[in-house]
Amino acid sequence: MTMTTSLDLFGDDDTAQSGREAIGPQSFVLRGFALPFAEALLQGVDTVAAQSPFRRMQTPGGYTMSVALTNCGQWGWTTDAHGYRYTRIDPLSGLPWPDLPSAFLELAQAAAAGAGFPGFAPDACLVNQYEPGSRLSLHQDKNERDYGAPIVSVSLGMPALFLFGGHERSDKTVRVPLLHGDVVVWGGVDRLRYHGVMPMKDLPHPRLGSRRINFTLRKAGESAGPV
Ligand code: MD3
Ligand code: FE
Repeated sequence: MTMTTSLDLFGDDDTAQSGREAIGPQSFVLRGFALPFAEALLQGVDTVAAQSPFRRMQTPGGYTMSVALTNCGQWGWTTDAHGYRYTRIDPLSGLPWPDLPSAFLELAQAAAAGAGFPGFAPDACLVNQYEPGSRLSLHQDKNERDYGAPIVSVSLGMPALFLFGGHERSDKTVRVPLLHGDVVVWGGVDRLRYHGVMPMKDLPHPRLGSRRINFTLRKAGESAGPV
């Protein structure tokens, strides 16, 4: 805790000034930041899923993920019996991943800049679809080549309890509710923190029903030049 003064009514974070909630030194929740763009974003999700459908992938350990996923942008994250990696081609369609919808890019750049990461140039976007019971166990996002870039996450539909840990799997976690329209930006010293999503309760959303969509914009490829 920092010193409390008579004006420090909101504790350590800067929520009162900026509308962003700090969950780590370089991690911020921007509550409702995506709300004005929700319809355009959901339209983008539908366009992406029409070309590269949501599918449940196999982990190298032989499990089937409870979360269904797809991708858009230059690079897409995949997992199968051989491991986790980014590819340019969707293994299901045999075609390049769909284009990144412009609404995704514009929102991500605005959110990143607002959280102290100007000039964010994502080249990958992982789109997750959760149903009641879906969960994401504690993991680090470390398949990207460039840890210097932040990640921007957008939540739509059913509420989730996000688990935010430390740099060791065994570190204590805090639970952060993520609601329809919330955006999370994290980078810098928080880029490799463990995180996950608690098993989803069935709390249907008026627009999306018993479904949660989360998409994360990342810089997965090289900073410059052909790969
Ligand atoms: C990571 N997705 O796709 S994103 C993933 O809600 C993933 O679908 C989750 O983890 C989801 O890899 C969570 C939100 C998030 C927020 C803060 C973080 C991930 C974070 C802080 C540090 C590291
Ligand atoms: Fe992750």
